[in-house]
Amino acid sequence: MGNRLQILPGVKVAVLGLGVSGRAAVKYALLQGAEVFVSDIRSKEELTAQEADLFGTAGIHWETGKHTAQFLAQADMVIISPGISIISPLMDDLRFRSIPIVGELAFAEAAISKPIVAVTGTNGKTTVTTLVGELLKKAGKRVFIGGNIGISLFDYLCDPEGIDVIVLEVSSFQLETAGDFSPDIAILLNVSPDHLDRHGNFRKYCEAKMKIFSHQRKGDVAIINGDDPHCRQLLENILPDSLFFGVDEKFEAGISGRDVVLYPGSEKEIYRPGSTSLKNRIGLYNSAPAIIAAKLLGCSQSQIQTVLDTFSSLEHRMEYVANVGGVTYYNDSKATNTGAVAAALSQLEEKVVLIAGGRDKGDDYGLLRQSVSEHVKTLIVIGESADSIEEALRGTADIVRAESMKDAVRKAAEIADVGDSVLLSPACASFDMFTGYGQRGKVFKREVEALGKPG
Ligand code: UMA
Repeated sequence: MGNRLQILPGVKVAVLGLGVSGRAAVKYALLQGAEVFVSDIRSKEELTAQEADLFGTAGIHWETGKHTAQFLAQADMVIISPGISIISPLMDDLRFRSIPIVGELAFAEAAISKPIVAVTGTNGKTTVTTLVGELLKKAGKRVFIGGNIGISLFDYLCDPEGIDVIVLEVSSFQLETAGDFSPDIAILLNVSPDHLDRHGNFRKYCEAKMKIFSHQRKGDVAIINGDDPHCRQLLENILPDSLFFGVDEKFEAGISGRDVVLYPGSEKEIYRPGSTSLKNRIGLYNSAPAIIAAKLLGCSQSQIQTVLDTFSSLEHRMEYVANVGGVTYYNDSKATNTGAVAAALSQLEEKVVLIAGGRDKGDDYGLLRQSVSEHVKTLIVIGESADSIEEALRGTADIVRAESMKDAVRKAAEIADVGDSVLLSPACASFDMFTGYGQRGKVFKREVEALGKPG
């Protein structure tokens, strides 16, 4: 208990990177009475303009435009932003000086006594996190939903009153610096190659993902996709209280046709998602772990079924945009890895014009050869990775280049026939052309809406 990471009055805390997570860390550290040091790569001018509320705050020491061990080593701990790698000479220097390098999840164990549900996996995290949150709210619980979904856990720690359950989306980046984070319920949805540019290789990415289970204790629950070959391979060290979902009848939540079937006792419980975003195959794999978690936390069968019927799809995740001239447009801008693109294509029965490309993250686009040959009639490539994608997928579909999102959408509209779909599912990060996947998706939707209009 005594060794658990806490921010106590007078402790010196360095915050490395002042993004969503870093800003909330600063606020929490100040609230706890810590002395705060902030180091951000942006210039003094940028920080003055963009972080005016914090930049003027008394008692914060600043380092701008660079990160140095000299500045950071004044602190007792460094809270690192998830977007900054823990592998660098700077980090080695800090470790050599025995300064803990931690992220927001590392503070949960000492500060939180409420149940925590944590959701990880390569794809589907945001949907399942949101769904678990909605299910618990339906059962009357007051829920904090945060983590990689875009709201820092530090925001909860700043104002924890009136919350019954915490539901967190956790990324491989956050798990690398999670310390003794020990969720009561940990969900692993699936694992396929992603963020290899950051982790170095697939094995290291998997190791980061598995940290979600590494501090769980007896009585805590692990919920795991039993059909995912990588999840199965990684299972050796999982604690005994593991629950599985998938097609096997022996699993705790069986996926059978259009249903999720639970066997809580001698009677089986059948759930059939009615909402458009959950009733396809991927939706069933997202529903099953959420149902198990909801049941464990006291939701009734009828409460769960109501949410499964009304849950609406999230922006930028297989989001229906419009039907223009008999062609359906889907925005799947959040699909930044090949696994997500394959999952998106598997949901569409019609022929697809696929728009893909952006900033490369080290993914092997060749993994998409089979799904592209099966589903895609024309592939439109954009962004920095256009050459690599074209090379990896040559021969699977017609391949066309586009210079911008506007160009891509206009070309797609010309190529698609009545009954086809146009899908933006990039398999890449967005930062070569956009500020993030959100902006990329919004630009796509704007260009779809502009189809048929002059210009
Ligand atoms: N910065 C530096 N030095 C650097 C790099 C960046 O100082 O070398 C600074 C930037 O100037 C900026 C800040 O660090 O001020 C950005 O930090 P960040 O990239 O960690 O981003 P945050 O805004 O703190 O958001 C992070 C997560 N970002 C990443 O993991 C890249 C968010 O996930 C998360 O929602 C948020 O914390 C709250 O927990 C985003 C994401 O893309 C959505 N996640 C990846 C994904 O889903 O694939 C893992």
